[in-house]
Amino acid sequence: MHGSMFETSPLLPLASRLFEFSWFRDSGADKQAAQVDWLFYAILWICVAFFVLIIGAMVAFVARYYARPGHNAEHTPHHNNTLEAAWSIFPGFIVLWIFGAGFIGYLDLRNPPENAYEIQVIAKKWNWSFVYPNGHIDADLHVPIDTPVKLVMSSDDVLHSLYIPAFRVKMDCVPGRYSTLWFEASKLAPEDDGDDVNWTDEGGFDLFCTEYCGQGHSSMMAKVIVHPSGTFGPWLEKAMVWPEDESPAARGESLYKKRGCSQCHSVDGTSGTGPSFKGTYGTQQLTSAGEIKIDENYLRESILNPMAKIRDGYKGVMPSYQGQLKDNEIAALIWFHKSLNPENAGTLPATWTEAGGVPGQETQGEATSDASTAPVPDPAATDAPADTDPKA
Ligand code: HEC
Ligand SMILES: [Cu+2]
Repeated sequence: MHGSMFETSPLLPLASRLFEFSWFRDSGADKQAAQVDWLFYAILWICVAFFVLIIGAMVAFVARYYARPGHNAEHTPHHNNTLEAAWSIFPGFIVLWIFGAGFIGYLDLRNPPENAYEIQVIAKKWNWSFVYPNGHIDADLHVPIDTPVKLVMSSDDVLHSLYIPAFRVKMDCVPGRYSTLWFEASKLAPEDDGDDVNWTDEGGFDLFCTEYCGQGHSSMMAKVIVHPSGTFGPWLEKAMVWPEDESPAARGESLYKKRGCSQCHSVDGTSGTGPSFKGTYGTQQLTSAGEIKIDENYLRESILNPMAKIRDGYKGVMPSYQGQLKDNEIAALIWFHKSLNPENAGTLPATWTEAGGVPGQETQGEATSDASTAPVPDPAATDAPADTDPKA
């Protein structure tokens, strides 16, 4: 189906030896990346060959025929049918081949295989949300290795564009419509590429927004984490179920960093695009709706409907997290906010159990069986059903 032309080309064994080296990083991280690189190098070397041929001939003719004393200009032929036909037809075939190879590669990139595992992507100023079939939402893109993955993408505000350089794929995210993209990771990501482009230090391939979308565009990044065979399903189930013995405030802090709140809210008292979270829990503040007390209700409302009450001195630019943060995540963020007021120190629950359990998570066993109703891709089973149609 996909990659057909490249796999069947008799030139491939020879060509791949010629093009074995690569100037690009992460070469071969994805099935199509190898094809894209191969065609890129083929076109590059065709250009190099013609460059040498044309410039070489020009230099040779200049050296041989330049005007100098004692040399008369020679008579030049006007016409040579054979030569003209040859230099038109032969390059014509090369150009047609480039078109054909590019077109087939394009069709491969545009047509995800039927059995692709589907992940929804929501782009928003200025972060990414990846929504898995079981409802888990992550700020990074986790995918199983050797499995075709289809991203169904949309935007909550302006035009964004999802770009994974290692996979050589890129597609716009458009408000009000779905666009798709697919890839099949064939390599685990490097541990931590050390380039500091992201706030996660987990390692993984870089994922960028590549359509200028405003002030925070350059920080609209995530990581692509490729899970080795057989570990993606367990990871996904675990991601859904929070351990009852973890600290709610610590979970909130990690969400604060991962879901992009840190871009606008500091925790050290300095005000950024938004007010600092430090020490304001329980205080009275002025907003567009008059004086309010910062409590759970206000925090929850501020996250889900930021325009309801706008703090004096700030602009209403915070995006709504409605549908993108679940109840347990909002609760964790509120615990984190609370923990930033020293007055609350010592009174906070150390674990979810002490806090009365993870909101929306009855018992761990039950939540696990819930989570496993969504199909988890298994690279071995090629006929896994592709479910969840977001357009339905
Ligand atoms: C693009 C910048 C931006 C991002 C990202 C952002 N906020 Fe905000 N936030 C603001 C601004 C500006 C305000 C003040 C205006 C208002 O109240 O809407 C604000 C207000 C708030 C308030 C009210 C705080 C107060 O002291 O009045 C809370 C709570 C809040 N944000 C939580 C969050 C959380 C949680 C996240 C991450 C999930 C987040 N914000 C992400 C810009 C942002
Ligand atoms: Cu963007």
